[in-house]
Amino acid sequence: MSPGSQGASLSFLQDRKVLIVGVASKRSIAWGIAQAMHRQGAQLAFTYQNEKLRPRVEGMAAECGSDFVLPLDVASDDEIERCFAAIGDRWDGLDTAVHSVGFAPREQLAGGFTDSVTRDGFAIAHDISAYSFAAMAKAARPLMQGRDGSLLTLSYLGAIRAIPNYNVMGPAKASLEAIVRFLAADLGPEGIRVNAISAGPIKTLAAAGISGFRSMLTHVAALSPLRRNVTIDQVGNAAAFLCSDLAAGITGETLYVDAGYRNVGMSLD
Ligand code: NAD
Ligand code: 0WE
Repeated sequence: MSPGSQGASLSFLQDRKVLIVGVASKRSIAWGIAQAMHRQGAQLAFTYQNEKLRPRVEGMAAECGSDFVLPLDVASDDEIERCFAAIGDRWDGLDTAVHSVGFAPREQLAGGFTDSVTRDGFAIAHDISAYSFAAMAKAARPLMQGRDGSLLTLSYLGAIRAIPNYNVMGPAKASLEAIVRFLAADLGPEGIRVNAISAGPIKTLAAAGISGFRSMLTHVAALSPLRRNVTIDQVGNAAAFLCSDLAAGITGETLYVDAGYRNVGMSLD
């Protein structure tokens, strides 16, 4: 392979062992991340939330040359333990874990914040969308000893701005971004980096049925500096970078992959 060509030596995740949590469809952000990491030479393991999703995730794993597919509902400590034990059995360790999971009961995501928020809705949103990242870090930690590991999660602008209908997911994402900083401080001495990507709105299953989602896409395309929305490939490439040695100096960070939308306070035609 001549220098400058697309040789394996230039793939910046060559042979890195990566766990991808959060693939549900070909539109999933996790799928954009998996494909980008596969292009950079990573070896991938995938999880599926429930048996209904299993065949689909197995087929998509195969497209990335992987037959390593495990069940994982992040609400269960037992399943988290079993999942990481299975990784330790098959691999000599783990370089990267990607957490691309978010959930609140549907009725939390409509109407005003004050009326919609409930104790149960708050607890579920924070458990599945924020605590589960800390739980994954606990389980991944022993597998990442001595190998410059990295952890990545997905956030949204609702963590730092009040966005209509995002409601209790906003506080949950704020908690998630704080967890990123605390994990980074705690695991940094072991060489483990921890970051988030705050993605612009993308039409995925998690966006399906959210009232007004289409007008949000139109709004961002009209007002963002790049005058467009972002794609799962763009998020995937940023994720591959953040989890590679190219980002060796970056930890505790939330990187915005949002066509610049976060940075504008006003936008005129
Ligand atoms: P998606 O529906 O494709 O992915 C969400 C995933 O979460 C699914 O794979 C689902 O199986 C998984 N999940 C939910 N509850 C789970 C549980 N208990 N255990 C295990 N897995 C569970 O949607 P997406 O948009 O790709 O969402 C991925 C991440 O990206 C989420 O954290 C979301 O908040 C974030 N995000 C999405 C957007 C967007 O506009 N789509 C923007 C910014 C951030
Ligand atoms: O984080 C998200 C999606 C979060 C989400 C979506 C659902 C739909 C199905 C969490 N829980 C559920 N529960 C369900 O039952 N995004 C960043 C995408 C999203 O969702 C919104 C958005 C954006 C952007 C909801 C309202 C307003 C904006």
